[in-house]
Amino acid sequence: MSSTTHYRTCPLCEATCGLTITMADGSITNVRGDPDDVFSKGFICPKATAVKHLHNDPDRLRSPVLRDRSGWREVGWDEAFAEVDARLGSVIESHGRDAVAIYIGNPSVHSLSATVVIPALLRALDSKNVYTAATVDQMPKHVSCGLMFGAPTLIPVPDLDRTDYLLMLGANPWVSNGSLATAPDFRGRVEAIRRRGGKVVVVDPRRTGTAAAADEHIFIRPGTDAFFLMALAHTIFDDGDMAVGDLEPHVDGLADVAALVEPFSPEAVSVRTGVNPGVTRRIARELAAATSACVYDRVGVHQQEFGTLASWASDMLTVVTGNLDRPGGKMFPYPAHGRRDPEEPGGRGWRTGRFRSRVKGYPEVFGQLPVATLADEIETPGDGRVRALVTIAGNPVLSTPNGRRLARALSSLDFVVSVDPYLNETTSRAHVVLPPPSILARHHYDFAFYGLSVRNVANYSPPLLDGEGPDEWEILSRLALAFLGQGASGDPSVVPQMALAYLVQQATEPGGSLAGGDAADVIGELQGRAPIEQILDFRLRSGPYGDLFGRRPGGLSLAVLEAHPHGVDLGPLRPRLPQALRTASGKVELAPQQIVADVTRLHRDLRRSNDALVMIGRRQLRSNNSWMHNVPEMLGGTNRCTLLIHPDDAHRLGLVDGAPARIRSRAGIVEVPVAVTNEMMPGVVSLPHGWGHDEPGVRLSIARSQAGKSSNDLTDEQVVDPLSGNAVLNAIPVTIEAVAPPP
Ligand SMILES: Nc1nc2c(c(=O)[nH]1)N[C@H]1C(S)=C(S)[C@@H](COP(=O)(O)OP(=O)(O)OC[C@H]3O[C@@H](n4cnc5c(=O)[nH]c(N)nc54)[C@H](O)[C@@H]3O)O[C@H]1N2
Ligand SMILES: Nc1nc2c(c(=O)[nH]1)N[C@H]1C(S)=C(S)[C@@H](COP(=O)(O)OP(=O)(O)OC[C@H]3O[C@@H](n4cnc5c(=O)[nH]c(N)nc54)[C@H](O)[C@@H]3O)O[C@H]1N2
Ligand code: SF4
Ligand SMILES: [Mo]
Repeated sequence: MSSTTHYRTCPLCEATCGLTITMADGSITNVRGDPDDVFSKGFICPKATAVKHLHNDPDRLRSPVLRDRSGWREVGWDEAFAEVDARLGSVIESHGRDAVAIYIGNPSVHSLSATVVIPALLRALDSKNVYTAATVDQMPKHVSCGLMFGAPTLIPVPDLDRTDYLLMLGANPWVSNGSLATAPDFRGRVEAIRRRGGKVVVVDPRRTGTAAAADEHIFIRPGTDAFFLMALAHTIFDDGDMAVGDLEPHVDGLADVAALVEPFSPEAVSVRTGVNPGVTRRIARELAAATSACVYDRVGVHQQEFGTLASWASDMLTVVTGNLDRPGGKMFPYPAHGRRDPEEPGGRGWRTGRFRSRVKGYPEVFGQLPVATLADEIETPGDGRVRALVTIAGNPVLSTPNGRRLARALSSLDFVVSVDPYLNETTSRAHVVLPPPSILARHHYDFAFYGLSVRNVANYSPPLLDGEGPDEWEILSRLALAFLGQGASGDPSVVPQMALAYLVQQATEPGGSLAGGDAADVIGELQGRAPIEQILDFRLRSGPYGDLFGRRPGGLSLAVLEAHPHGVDLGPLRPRLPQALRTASGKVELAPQQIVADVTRLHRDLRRSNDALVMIGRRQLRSNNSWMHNVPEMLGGTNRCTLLIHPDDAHRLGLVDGAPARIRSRAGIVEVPVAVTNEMMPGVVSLPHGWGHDEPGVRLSIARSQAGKSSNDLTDEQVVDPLSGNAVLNAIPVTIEAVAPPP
């Protein structure tokens, strides 16, 4: 038996760890951390070994399946696409393009194929009804950064390796391994802050592993982080500690911010936040005094009614303490595949609301509508009603608010097609499912996460196996051809070819990185590779470190990455302002008009009485949203679908550890066992999301054995953060009662 060793970036979360995979006779024999990986240096988490199971999982679809009256049957690719073509075509013909909705889920961001082809796919679909997992996740960050810096993808990340002070809100990297801050061994990097004499403070309604390991943990009432952050800024202005530093000439709106934060004193907000005003003042002074500091806000803070304000306030604090764009503060990554910064800052700026959703009138954000309103668009009669749905790498029945209602709505559609390797709670309601090949049969390069990385690195993984079927880019390209009415049987490579031609044209125009170059010559130089490799190669070569097609010998290209299977380290983050700014003014807009207007809503909310009992979510170490519970190693232990509750609340409600409780919200009812623990803040309960696998039709045999219940049967689709359309998944008002034991 001949054994081979391969190096690959793990695609299962944002940390981009290097894996060493050994194979013999086409089977995986071992998966471990790659000690030579330039970024992760051997670190992996328990999920990494799931790569092996995911590859071998008998429930994973290997060929398309089609559902008719007699149930599911396997079909060939041509038959599957003929069905898609005919049925989507008929919906578009009878009801127009807006009648086809698309939902794109989280793993698409980890798929090179999907990131490369999806923009073209969306142009081909040309429907208003575009939904993604971003509106149950980080959309508030895109909005606040779009407004402040001029581009929704210009997101500053904490410079973890150099900071002296880390204030973390709504993040639990001990479990999640970090998000909107790509940092393999996030935990080790945070522990190093303390070792070098810095301080780590965690703000969370639950004493998580991350909170327990910090210098200080502050309990906060869920959904009130914007108040707390405003009070920190209030204190900094009040004390006269505001100090923007060298960036000051490039910042607009400081005086407006001083006025905005005025009403939010630590005392004024303390009833809502539950944070002692003395603690708030002390943290503000520590932030102001720290040699360098980062305010890092993540998903717990974004999935709230004031998500965008909280996201903005966090970056605003970074600016007013002089910590934006400098080592140890929050900085903008400069990825190898990105565009080079121009000489001068400024651009067209960024806005939302170019169109509105039909039923609720929500503004478009980043080309999307809030997934919380997808069921409205399916159920509400009238022109433009959604009649068909395409899902790609998503499971909105378990991952979006009031998933129960969405499930019912899906069953009423004329046609649903899913690109997904499993028949889960969403895809089992489809008519056709098109499975992508195994993770190991794909090209991998993290377009999304190297743009959010705490160090500039680049790493490419070639496929280890021959495809089990078409690659994911081919599947998505054939869908694009179906959307265009060109017949899904056409040559899929025309789609990436068009995308490449567009990129090359932009780069060869005046001001582009290859200005004056000949587009045909450039495309000619890229030949001989798979279409998505050509796009990656082009972006690397024309990017900030690229060889510029001979103009900068020794620069990066795909060939260079291929020669470095452990990755290429491009160094620590470096300042990029003001050149990177894309606002119309060419400055950091600290007080954008939409934010200013929304602060009025926040101010009004100061008087709201605190709901008696509220629910938050919980991520689990050996889990990945809804889709890895079919891996045996992921089940059991602490990965259980239980409701965490403080002993005082349990006592008051007559709940006993381990016994079932009935939880009710406006949206629904769920019964799960209770786990009594003083890691919860009194008045707050926690239920993990992504469970609820016991529905008929779901083909996840292992997940079904420990199905759990879906927390999104309780979350409410009627409330969103108005600026971003993001769902509110934390601070859900609930009532809880003991379930009487059976007689
Ligand atoms: N209550 C509550 N709800 C939440 C959250 C929360 O904190 N609380 N978190 C939210 C967040 S942050 C997110 S990102 C969403 C996630 O929401 P979704 O993206 O809708 O759901 P996932 O559970 O990630 O499901 C991913 C799907 O992709 C499939 N898949 C896996 N790999 C691939 C691939 O390579 N290609 C394709 N085509 N398919 C693939 C899986 O089989 C699965 O069906 O959940 C959100 N929902
Ligand atoms: N093992 C594992 N890793 C994952 C995932 C997974 O499911 N499992 N999911 C991946 C995905 S899609 C994402 S987006 C990232 C997310 O990564 P993180 O942003 O680190 O998310 P969580 O681990 O959910 O941590 C959110 C924290 O916010 C707290 N919280 C809830 N409500 C509030 C609030 O109102 N205010 C404050 N201050 N805190 C609050 C919760 O108690 C929790 O500790 O993780 C990714 N990594
Ligand atoms: S931390 Fe994320 S990238 Fe690293 S091994 Fe675990 S799942 Fe993979
Ligand atoms: Mo996410």
